Amino acid sequence: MRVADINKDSFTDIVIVNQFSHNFGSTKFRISVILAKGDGSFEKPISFAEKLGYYGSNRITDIAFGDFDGNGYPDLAIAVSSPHKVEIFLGKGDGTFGQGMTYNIDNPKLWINMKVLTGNFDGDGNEDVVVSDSSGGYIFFMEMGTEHFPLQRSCK
Ligand SMILES: [Ca+2]
Ligand SMILES: [Ca+2]
Ligand SMILES: [Ca+2]
Repeated sequence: MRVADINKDSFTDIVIVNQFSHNFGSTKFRISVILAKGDGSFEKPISFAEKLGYYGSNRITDIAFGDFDGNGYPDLAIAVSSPHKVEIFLGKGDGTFGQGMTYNIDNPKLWINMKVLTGNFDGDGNEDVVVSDSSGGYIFFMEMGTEHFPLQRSCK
């Protein structure tokens, strides 16, 4: 669960990402957005689900917000392990997100409990994504431009 002002109405909203089993051994993840009305109450959750992978393999380990396309609305980065990847969902501004974009991370040294954080680390104005794990050491720096996604670099 994370909070952000998804529709930029100045009220903080809630986003919940969870994972569930689907038939034939596959798993899906569901993203639910709960928009704040501003009086302490909330709208009905807006939910959508996407296929994640096969049961026992893909696992959501962390989520973070960043504005990757620079349109002012928060976007969602979801870290998934085994095989490692980051799923990016661009916020449309009305509480919903576009279709997920998958970026595979090809690094055998990146292990379980992946964490994802966002920030503009190189000062170019575009939000970047950093992925790390609990074993320490290896970090992936993924540069997110407004059109050019992403450049993967690893550093110690
Ligand atoms: Ca809001
Ligand atoms: Ca955005
Ligand atoms: Ca940047």
